[in-house]
Amino acid sequence: MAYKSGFIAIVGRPNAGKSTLMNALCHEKLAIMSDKPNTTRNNIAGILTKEEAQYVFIDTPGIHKPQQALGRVLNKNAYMAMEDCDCIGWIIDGTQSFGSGDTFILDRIKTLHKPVILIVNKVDRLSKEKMMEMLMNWNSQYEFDEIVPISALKEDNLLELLNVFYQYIPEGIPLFPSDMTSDHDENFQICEIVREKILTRTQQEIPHSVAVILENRKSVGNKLYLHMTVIVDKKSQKGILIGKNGKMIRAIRLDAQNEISKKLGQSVDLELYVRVENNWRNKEDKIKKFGMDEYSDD
Ligand SMILES: Nc1nc2c(ncn2[C@@H]2O[C@H](COP(=O)(O)OP(=O)(O)OP(=O)(O)O)[C@@H](O)[C@H]2O)c(=O)[nH]1
Ligand SMILES: [Mg+2]
Repeated sequence: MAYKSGFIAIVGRPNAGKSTLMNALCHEKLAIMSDKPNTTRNNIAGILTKEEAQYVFIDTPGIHKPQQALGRVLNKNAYMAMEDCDCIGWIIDGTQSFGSGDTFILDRIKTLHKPVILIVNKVDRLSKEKMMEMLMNWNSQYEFDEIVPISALKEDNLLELLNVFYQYIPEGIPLFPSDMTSDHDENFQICEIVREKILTRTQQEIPHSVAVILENRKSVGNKLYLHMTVIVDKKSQKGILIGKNGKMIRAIRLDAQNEISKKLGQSVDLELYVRVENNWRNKEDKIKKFGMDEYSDD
């Protein structure tokens, strides 16, 4: 069997399960996940080095109709990953029929002339009959190279999916060292964990309005001190995020501190400040500064 290596862009609408899938395939939490749409903002590589191949999955932001500059940047990140890859894994929420949001993605796909694997996710929520109906519904939309039903959450049929990807990536030597699992560093992951805890505990506009910055990290003895800022884009959101008597921000801080400390295998002291940057999601310089514009020119 020839050794293979290649890039597989995991794309789809918000909430389809892209990050859950990438993490499951890589056996590690490399990207945060939540039930809020547009959780992922950056293209995040998950590298799986196996005996037969090195698979480089690119988790991408969910493609959607943008309302603000941030939304346009997120879509751009996903589109760039589609252009740069060897194979596209288009993941859909199998409980939903083909809809207008999917035409955005299909139109892009049609211009690219690349292998496209349709990954029908969340089949744990479907009866056999419903699943057959969905597969027929989606099969009629495009000539997919393959259609693979999975459950990313239950890790169902993922080996089959990997075998399919193997067929569509080129022969070649590994592209990254075998011990490298992601292209983003620890500080990025720390910020993302804080954002995930905010997403989990907040509703409506808040999840979309936050950005997290690591201001300072410093080790004293065996303890790691992290000084971080949470940016919101309206004054009213600051109060909600802090909560009555600081209850909300304290809960977020503890959730994040626990997970970061587990991840690093080290005791962590996390300090969180909340700061308002009015309307930052419509300001390209801020979006760039906060690290979400993966393809800016400078
Ligand atoms: N029942 C079920 N839920 C799933 C499955 N895969 C993902 N989910 C859930 O779907 C929600 C979204 O998952 P994510 O992995 O964050 O989705 P995403 O496509 O990365 O979303 P964005 O980053 O916002 O574009 C989470 O609540 C997951 O637990 C699955 O196979 N079955
Ligand atoms: Mg995601």
